[in-house]
Formats: sequence, C-alpha cells, structure tokens
Amino acid sequence: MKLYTFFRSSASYRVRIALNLKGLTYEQAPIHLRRGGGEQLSAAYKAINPQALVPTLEDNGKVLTQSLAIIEYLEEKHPSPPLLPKEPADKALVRSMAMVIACEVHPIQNLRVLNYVKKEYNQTDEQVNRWAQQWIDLGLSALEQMIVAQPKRGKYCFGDAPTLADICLVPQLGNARRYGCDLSLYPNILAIEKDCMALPAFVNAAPEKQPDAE
Ligand SMILES: N[C@@H](CCC(=O)N[C@@H](CS)C(=O)NCC(=O)O)C(=O)O
Repeated sequence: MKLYTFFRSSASYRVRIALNLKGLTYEQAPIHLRRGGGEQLSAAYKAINPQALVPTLEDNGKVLTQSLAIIEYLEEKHPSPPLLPKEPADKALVRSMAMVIACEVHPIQNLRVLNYVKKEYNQTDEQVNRWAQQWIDLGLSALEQMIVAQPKRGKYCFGDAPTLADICLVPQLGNARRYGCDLSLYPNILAIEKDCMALPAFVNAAPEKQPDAE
C-alpha cells in the first residue's frame, strides 16, 4: 500500500494511526502542502486525487480518498483489531464522535479555508487563528460532553479500546494547540489523548516521527 501524506496533515495522521493499529505496512509518498505553493495542487497529484487533498491510499491498483472512507475500507478488509464497536447504536455513536471532528471542525480550519479567509477578507494571522479556534473549541466542547455522557465510558472516547473516534480526536488536538486553543477546558479529552499516546500505533503516526517531518 502507498499513502500520499503530509507529516502535519491531521487527516493523513488519522490514516497512519489506523494502518498502525491494524499492523499494516505501507510506503509513504510525501506531498508537501506549502512547498512551491502546494504540491497537492500539481497536475500530477490532482490526477490521483481531484480534490487536491491528502491523504490518498493506493492499494493493489485501487485509489482511495477521504480519510474516513479509507479507514472504513481498511476496517472491512482487515477487521482485526476492530476500530468500530459491533452494536449498531454504539457504532453510530463512535461514528458521530469521529464526524464532530472530521465533518464539522476540520473542514473549516483547513489550510485552503484559512488561506481564503486571510486573503479574500484581508484578515491578520491573529484573526485567522481566532477563526480556527472558534470552530475547534465548539467541536471539542461538544465532544467532551459526548464522552462524559456516553454509557460505555472507559480509557478512550468509547470503551477500553481505541476506535475511529480516538483516531480523529488525537490529530485534531495538534491543530488545536497550533492555533492556541486552551485545552485545559477539556480534561476528559486530555486524559484520552494521554492514553492514546501510550500506544505505539499513535506515537509512530505522529507528525514528528514521519520521514517528511521538518
Ligand atoms: N475530508 C478530507 C480532508 C482532507 C484534507 O483536508 N486534507 C488537508 C490536510 S489535513 C489538505 O490536504 N489540505 C490541502 C489544502 O488545504 O490545500 C479527509 O478526511 O481526507
């Protein structure tokens, strides 16, 4: 398998964690999101991923995009260890936690959105960071409440094994710190992050461990 990735990309980080949790080996094809205006915008990469976003996974000639779709593909092809609970309501809960991050928070603090806000509306770096903080805080505070309220509270977002929810949460916390969010407001999330970062699958997927890290 080949993963088109960028070390600091949180969506790529999600897929790296999932691959590691499942014990799958893969090669990395780094796509630098800033160099030369962004390698994701090259014609060669857009031919692979028309959205010009990372990650993309190639597996036996199949080209897969969108981190959640990629992770669900890995889950179906390599069910062990499971990244989703079996019971339908539990599965829906874990997916909903993942989607708080992947569908509501991450898309509106993504590089191209922040660049657009900055240039088109003539905003300073501080104002752009404030924009990112606003949406990250809204999502994390909802997720903190969801974690506390759910019936199977354990070490992770759901229960005592890492799931898709943790896979989305941990990379987002790196972005939250980068934009100056006050994470002390989310003690349950911070405790989950600590437990995740005790696992080699999370540690080895971290941005600073990647071959393209700067
Ligand atoms: N929903 C997509 C999001 C992918 C995405 O936004 N990737 C970012 C990096 S985390 C990217 O490639 N950004 C490039 C840009 O904004 O130009 C997924 O989950 O894969």
